[in-house]
Amino acid sequence: MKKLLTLCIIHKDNKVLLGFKKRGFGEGRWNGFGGKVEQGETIEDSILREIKEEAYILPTDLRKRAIFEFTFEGNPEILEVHFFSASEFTGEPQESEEMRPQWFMEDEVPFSDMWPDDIHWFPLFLEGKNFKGKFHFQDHNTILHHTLDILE
Ligand code: 8OG
Repeated sequence: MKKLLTLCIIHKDNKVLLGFKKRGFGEGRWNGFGGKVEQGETIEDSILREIKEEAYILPTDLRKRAIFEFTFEGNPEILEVHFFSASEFTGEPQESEEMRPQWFMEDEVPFSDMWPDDIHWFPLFLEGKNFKGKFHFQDHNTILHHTLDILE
């Protein structure tokens, strides 16, 4: 059983734009913008819709960067998250019901308040690499095992 999701981080001038998740899955953590791909929607339509809903901006140079598979012990569901980056966008990031956007310097990313896999792949993301990652969690705070591969 697979569930398709999207995620996008804006990366510009040594800074990243993250949002503080105010509710739902990952509540209380900083993350990129994104969510579930809805029926009848393409992955790219979905990410554009989610960023608009969550931060009121429209990325104009969206780039596919990674595919993640997240699984949780005792749950057969695979979360397949399509991860994108962008550096250009129109509009001004604004707080929504779901997210509070904030810019962070690349070396001040708040990993202790993020999903625990992020610290593993963020360096690849910041270096401009494309990659693929699988993370198997015990619970929301603990990774049991993972793989991370750079795609050429
Ligand atoms: O629609 P909802 O907000 O529930 O979607 C969840 C978002 O969280 C979606 O953008 C995908 C993202 N996400 C996970 N797991 C992880 C994770 O382990 N790390 C990061 N950085 N994002 C994740 O679902």
